[in-house]
Amino acid sequence: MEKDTRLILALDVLDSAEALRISQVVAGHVDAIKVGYPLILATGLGIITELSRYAPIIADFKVADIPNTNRLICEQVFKAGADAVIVQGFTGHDSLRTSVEVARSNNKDIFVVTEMSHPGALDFMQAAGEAIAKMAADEQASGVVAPATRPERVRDIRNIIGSDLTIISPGVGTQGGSAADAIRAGADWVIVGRSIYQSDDPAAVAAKLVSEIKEVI
Ligand code: BMP
Repeated sequence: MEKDTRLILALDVLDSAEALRISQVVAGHVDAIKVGYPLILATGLGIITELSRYAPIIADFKVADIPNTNRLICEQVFKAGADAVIVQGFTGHDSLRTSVEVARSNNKDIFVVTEMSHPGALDFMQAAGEAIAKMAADEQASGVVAPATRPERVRDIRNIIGSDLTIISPGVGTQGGSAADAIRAGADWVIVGRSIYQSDDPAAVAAKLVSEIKEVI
């Protein structure tokens, strides 16, 4: 994934024609497109292949299973053309290790969720977030997912993982986080969905976010 615009589009629309239209107009402003259950359940796994002509695809399945099932899932998703898969970290080191092995043998990436961006993440996830970040570094994942809604946590997680792993950070815009704050705190990319794809002019919103990011790097 090229570190150029530092913006990732979260494409949680449910219609393939809309997904393709938005991807086409936003492609020049993003380094990757993140797709997950909403779009893939609505349209099929083949949407990954279709969208991969616009940008690298991050498949956000938040995979959270035993090692063998994680392996089977990651193999299918990479086979469909994804460049990266997002997995949960709370399932522990063996599940993560297996996912990283599959990614490495396909020359692809794994991103590990640490602490999520929504308020409920404080109930259980925050307590485990730092240990998960350390595990992601130990297991040599490509990077982690950390909350733009809490830039101070992005900073904590950056301090734990050092500079070898990347941070992709959702929660900008609709969830209240700021792209500039997340990047300043140590995120490599911000992930933005609704603020872009629900807008009347997705390309303009994406371009504005990229210029906000460029001001702080
Ligand atoms: P939006 O910008 O519309 O809030 O979308 C954020 C995207 O990032 C969604 O796809 C959501 O599932 C994902 N996400 C998140 O918001 N917080 C996390 O902690 C992890 C995520 O994957």
